[in-house]
Amino acid sequence: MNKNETLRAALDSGRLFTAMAAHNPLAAVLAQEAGFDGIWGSGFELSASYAVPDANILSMGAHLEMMRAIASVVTVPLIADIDTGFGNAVNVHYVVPQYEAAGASAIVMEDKTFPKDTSLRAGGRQELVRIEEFQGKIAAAADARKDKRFVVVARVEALIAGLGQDEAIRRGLAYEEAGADAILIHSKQKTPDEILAFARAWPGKTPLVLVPTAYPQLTEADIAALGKVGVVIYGNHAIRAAVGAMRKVFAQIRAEGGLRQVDAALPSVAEIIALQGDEAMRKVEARYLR
Ligand code: SPV
Ligand code: MG
Repeated sequence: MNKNETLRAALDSGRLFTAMAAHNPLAAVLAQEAGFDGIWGSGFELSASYAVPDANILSMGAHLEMMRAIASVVTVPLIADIDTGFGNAVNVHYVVPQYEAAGASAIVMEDKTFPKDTSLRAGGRQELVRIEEFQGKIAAAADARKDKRFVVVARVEALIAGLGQDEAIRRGLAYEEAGADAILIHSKQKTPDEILAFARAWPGKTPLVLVPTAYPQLTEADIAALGKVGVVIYGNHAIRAAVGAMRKVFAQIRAEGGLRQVDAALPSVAEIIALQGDEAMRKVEARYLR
């Protein structure tokens, strides 16, 4: 099965597909190694790795090139976060084939205005586009893909914007009607209640996608038991793990004035060389260097 078929088959099977965020190819390789079913090509993580806000400060090109680099080093499907689609439905029509050509197996597009503000920040600007406008963007994404197995996920930000359950359900159903293969419903409430209420009330046929960053109490077993969720995305745990690990090691080296204590606790240089794909390069070397 190719990557698109793998993701489609998982969605059709009803089994929960797990995707871990990555901000670079190395993080994606580590996520695959850990056993996640796929990679989340997170805009938040990539923005953080450039130390800029997740508010369309980075160009589409920067994100697209990172997706290409990630897709080229993993065998699991990549779900690309295309924010609001970098413009209107016309832009989306041009953007989606580029993500497909870069090796993504899915895009997630959110129904906010461009430029967006990040969803989980307290007090962020959360303005939504008209339902009809976003239906046009979803239809453009679905029609523009070359492989019909490429997955188009519509992301509903009504709960993030504080517009309530009825508006969230209305939008989810409208996007399903426009051709979305799955509906990502996002919440920044610190308990899962809001998401559980949405999932239980969801009358649509398409599977849901959850991002349980704000409500980490909800486990994969809880999510699977809802029977309506196809994908769980761990939205920012690669960058947070990296930040925590770097801070700790940097502080230790400063405090101890050197590497003597810290070195043994770190992955070896040989491990990093292996992660760089050294084995494959040595085979090429042996065959062609004369
Ligand atoms: C991302 O990871 O870029 C997301 C998820 O879109 S969130 O940051 O929770 O909005
Ligand atoms: Mg994002």
